[in-house]
Amino acid sequence: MKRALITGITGQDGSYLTEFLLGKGYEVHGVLRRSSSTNIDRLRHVYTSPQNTAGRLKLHYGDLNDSSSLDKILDQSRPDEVYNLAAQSHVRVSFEQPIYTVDVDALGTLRLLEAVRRQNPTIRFYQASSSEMYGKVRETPQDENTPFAPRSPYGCAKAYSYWQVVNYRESYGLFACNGILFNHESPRRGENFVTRKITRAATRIKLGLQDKLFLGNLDAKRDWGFAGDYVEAMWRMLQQPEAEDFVVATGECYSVKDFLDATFERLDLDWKSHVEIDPWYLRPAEVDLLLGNAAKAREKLGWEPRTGFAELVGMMVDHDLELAREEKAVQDFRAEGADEGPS
Ligand code: NAP
Ligand code: F7E
Repeated sequence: MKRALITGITGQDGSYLTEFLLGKGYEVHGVLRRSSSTNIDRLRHVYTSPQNTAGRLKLHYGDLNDSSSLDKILDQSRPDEVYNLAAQSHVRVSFEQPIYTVDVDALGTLRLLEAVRRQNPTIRFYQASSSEMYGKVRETPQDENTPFAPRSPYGCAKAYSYWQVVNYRESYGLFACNGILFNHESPRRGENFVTRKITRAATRIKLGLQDKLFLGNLDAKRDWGFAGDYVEAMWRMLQQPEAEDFVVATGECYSVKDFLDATFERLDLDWKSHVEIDPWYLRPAEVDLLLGNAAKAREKLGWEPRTGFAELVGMMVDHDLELAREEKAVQDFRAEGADEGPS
């Protein structure tokens, strides 16, 4: 049985990758950060799913900022493959916490690469690189040969990690790959990324739970795919005869306004009556347009996206509408109880 170690297992991609690898028969180990309230919501269902036969999912407390925990976890889990998905992944937050972001997203990768090199250099290593490295883009669409021009502490940290992965591959012969993934979303997306912020708010507006949605730059354009499709590309990269870097993208580009149109239209609403611009959500420097060319992944990995833009929006809206309905039902129940008074 193959063993995989996933950092960032509690995040959006970590949860989809866990399901995918369990489905392939792997034993899956994950790094869990200690917090005062449990943070395994995206994984809870996996514990009881048929995929988790014989308890093949195991979590270990650790942190990318703590080398000793990484050494210990590698020693305990003895993985064949390591997927480094852990990061402070929010671009605007990286302007508020640049040093912390670089510590986790840049030095954290180096700590893990060093731990792998020392413990077992035959481990196959996947690095969650990002289209954010293209920043102020030098060409469109972007592919594996497009130069980087990052525009945020997050983008700079990811570019550092990218080059360390290349460096460890070339210097020590590590089987280490960068997956340069363009934006990918899902019903499990964090609620402060723009797509999920929109689907959460629009569905709550539909049910009368809120009226306004405050956003920043509506003209930014992104290549949005579905996270569930993208984790398969990560795995495929590590099954290749040689370690290489790959762009993973849909090749289609939409603006934040387009995402608003698609979401609100699905709910028979007009976003212009509800959306207001709040400069708080603007960034000191913006990445205006990202559009990926995933031809190499298509050719060499046999990978292509299965979920289109409309389907992605639909899946997120349907999920969040259900959440809003549950919230409304609780609110109505409480209101009824209050009318009746204490029994
Ligand atoms: P996410 O939902 O924000 O998940 C991030 C994960 O990293 C969480 O499990 C988080 O743990 C963990 N983490 C944060 N700091 C850590 C630390 N110091 N030590 C250990 N774990 C830590 O991100 P995602 O969307 O799944 O993205 C996965 C990776 O791909 C990230 O590296 C991201 O930067 C990169 N990426 C994402 C996209 C995208 O569009 N989603 C595109 C390109 C690249 P907690 O749950 O405890 O916070
Ligand atoms: O912003 C604009 C914002 O935060 C998308 C991360 O997964 O993908 C993600 O980074 C666009 C930006 O994602 C709001 O200015 C407008 O232009 O959803 P986002 P991101 O910055 O593209 C890359 C590839 C990663 O690697 C990252 O980890 O939407 N925007 N108004 C807004 N964005 C947010 N968050 N909130 C707003 O209110």
